[in-house]
Amino acid sequence: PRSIRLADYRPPMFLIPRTALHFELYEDFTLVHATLGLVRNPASDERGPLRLAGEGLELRELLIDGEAPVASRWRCDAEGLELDDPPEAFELCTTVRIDPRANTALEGLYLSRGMFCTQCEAEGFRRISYFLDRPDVMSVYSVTIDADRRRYPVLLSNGNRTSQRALDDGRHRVVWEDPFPKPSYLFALVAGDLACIEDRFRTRGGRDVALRIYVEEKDLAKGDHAMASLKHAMRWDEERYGREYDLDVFNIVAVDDFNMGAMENKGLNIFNTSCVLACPATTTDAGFQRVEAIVAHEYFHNWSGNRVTCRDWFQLSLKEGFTVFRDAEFSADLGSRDLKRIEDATLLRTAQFAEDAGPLAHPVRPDSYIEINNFYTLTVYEKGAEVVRMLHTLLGEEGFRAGSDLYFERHDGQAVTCDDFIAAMADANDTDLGTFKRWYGQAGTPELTVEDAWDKDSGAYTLTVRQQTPATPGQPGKAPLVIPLALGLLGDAGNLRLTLEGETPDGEQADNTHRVLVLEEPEQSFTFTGLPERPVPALLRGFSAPVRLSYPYRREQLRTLMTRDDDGFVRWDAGQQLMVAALGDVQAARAAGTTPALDPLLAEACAALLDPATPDPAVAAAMLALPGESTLVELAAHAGGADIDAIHDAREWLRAALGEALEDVLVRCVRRHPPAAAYAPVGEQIGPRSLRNTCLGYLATRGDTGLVLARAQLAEADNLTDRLAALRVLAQAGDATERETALEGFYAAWQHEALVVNHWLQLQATLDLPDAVERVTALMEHPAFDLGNPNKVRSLVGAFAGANLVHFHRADGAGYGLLGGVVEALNARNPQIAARLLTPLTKWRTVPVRVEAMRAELSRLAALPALSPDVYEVVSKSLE
Ligand code: BAL
Ligand code: ZN
Repeated sequence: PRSIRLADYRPPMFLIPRTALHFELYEDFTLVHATLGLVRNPASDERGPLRLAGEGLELRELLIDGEAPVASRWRCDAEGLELDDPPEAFELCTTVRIDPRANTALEGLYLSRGMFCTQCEAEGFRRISYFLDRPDVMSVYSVTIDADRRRYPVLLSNGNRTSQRALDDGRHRVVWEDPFPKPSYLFALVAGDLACIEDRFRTRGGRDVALRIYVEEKDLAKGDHAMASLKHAMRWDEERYGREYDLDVFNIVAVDDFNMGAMENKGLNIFNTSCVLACPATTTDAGFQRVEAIVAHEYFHNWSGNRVTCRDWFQLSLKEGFTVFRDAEFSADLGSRDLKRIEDATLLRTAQFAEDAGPLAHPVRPDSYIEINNFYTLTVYEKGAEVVRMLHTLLGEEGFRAGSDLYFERHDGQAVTCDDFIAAMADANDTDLGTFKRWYGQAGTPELTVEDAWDKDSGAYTLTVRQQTPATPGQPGKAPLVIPLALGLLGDAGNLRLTLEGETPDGEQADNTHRVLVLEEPEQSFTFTGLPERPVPALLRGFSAPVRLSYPYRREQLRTLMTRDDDGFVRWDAGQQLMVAALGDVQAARAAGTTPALDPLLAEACAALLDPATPDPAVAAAMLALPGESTLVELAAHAGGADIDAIHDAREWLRAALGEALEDVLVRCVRRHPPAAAYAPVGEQIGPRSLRNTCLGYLATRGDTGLVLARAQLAEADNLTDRLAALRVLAQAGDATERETALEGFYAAWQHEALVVNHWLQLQATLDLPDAVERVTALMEHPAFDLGNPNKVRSLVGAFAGANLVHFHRADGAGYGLLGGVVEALNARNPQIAARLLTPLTKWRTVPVRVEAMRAELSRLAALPALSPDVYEVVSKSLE
């Protein structure tokens, strides 16, 4: 497989202003008739044959301006269709036969549970028809769909439905027209026997929009939350960004077999059932929040992605980074800003930092790829969103909004680049963002080292900040970045006023207790003057940049920040650092052969969080949660290499020690937060529920105390959040009989709800049991498991490899063999999922004692015949 490089980008030779598609859908095959109006692109000086992409298509007819071309003037191969000397403007008609039933890769047109649906991003459209399948070719589509009326009463595509009529032989025809030019990756089609819930939304400009969510009849009751979320998102985008919806209908369809979470096709979003269906019995609190966020994310793409799209796939973060930032702000506005920031920072620091430090590290705007599907990454999405957030921090809400208004105004209907986005932000604010743009081209997580100095006599406090970004594959040297470092200084009486050297204390900034320092040099010093005492620095407030920051905090200082800083992220982060320090104590004691002791400062801090006076139970729960094993492994890897067994042992020791030390307070806290009379996924309930279940997790280490509470909770719960929390305790801390009885009982009760079964698989995949590998292997034979369904694969195999670290890294290599076997089985069947599953195996450098075994499994995969480009790219790059 060959690499595609950004440096090789050339504008398309031809444009396709109009596309007419006619689908004849049958059970065992589909005919696609395409009529494309092509014109030479004035922006291209390229000459020679015209290549249209096409894969897995059986060409039945080819006409150029109504005539069959001479055989020697065109040719077809496995990747497309080539036409010699095309006219300057012409009509190309093709008819192809495709087999959606045999499409297990779930790209292009495929069948899922008897329903036809599509996934075209990034390059799925070429599996439907010959086309210039690249995002800078934008076309106005007219789509005609013919299908059996009884089996497929609902026929959907993008835009507005313009006609519908019966045909002979029990078939019917529906025509959809989308007036907005769009790239082929936004094309969508659905045909099935679906029910829908309906609502309406009136836009600020007065457009009356019909909203429909299509689901299987059995799931009709599970669409309300997504509908409410959609309406919230539509209103929010009007208020915060001035963006209105632009068609008369907005349709969402739920599909069970789906590679992604959801897809923003113009006017016809297609969703993985796991990201749209929600009800208390089948969805956790986190699930409800996820549905809300993803519905909003896909809706927001209507402007940041669809009206203004990407010129090429290297610019993917143009739409994804911006849209993730938009959905994060939406979630923060509707829920808890602090919690949302804590969740996002955790994801960044755990998984994105690991990606940025690993063999597959790449910039937010990559320079090259073999398979674009491998670049739907945390770096492009989450780090990309952080880059947009930093712009927001630097420009302020008003300046950022002016920039986004200019961006949408300038580029509506265009396919553009990250540079265009930055140019709009810079122009609207009359500023230069040239250096800031390095964030798009430079991979790796910047490291900030902070030192301070205190001059008691003058009351001057100096912070010296050094920045450095480590080398990443292909990028040995790095330039300094523009980094907004938000901070405050805490004194005995609270936040201190901040006056930087050279400023007048009674000037504009005099009353300011919060600052954003802008770093742009390898080393910079900032002196604050007129301070009454030596402060504790509250650094990186709001996680103001995606960086690692180190400052030698003493534990008492962390405790001060934990209780007293204004910023939720800093309070939480200080608690996490205190826990990391306590875990270090345990590991050190173990290594020295001594008995670990619980840090009394930490015990006291945790007890305070459990106090009835603690105002926000949701934040208390987040602060009480121990850093995850993946986070700890990432930290240890950064410090030289992780000993996964030691990390696991220390974490379990600390959990048990806190459980023992705080048992009474934990039990009282559980009793103080009984289940609500009737479940609702609202903040007032989610916080207390989360705190109660966090306590239960600690009490699981206390034998019967935890088991008795968990048994009662499992028996009485009216919602999945509480059921799963209790089931986890029984399955992990109960004896074998209790475990199997609870797991079997749960399955018997919920086996008909696919999304609940996914949780059941995931829970078992992440149990810390000696036979964890064997359990997962056995579950792959269970009737509930299906290798063809990405959700099942992710729930069982993905969760095992990604979240059950001690067992995935079992010394005999059985965990690696398990994962490798599944990747091998999926390589031909669904390469996109196969490649994505591999991620945990690519991190061999982080686990020094397992390097050989992990590399051996990767090498075995590398030697397999007929490796898909997806798997080849991940395997070969991670072995380099
Ligand atoms: N564009 C792929 C799915 C998403 O990020 O919205
Ligand atoms: Zn997206």
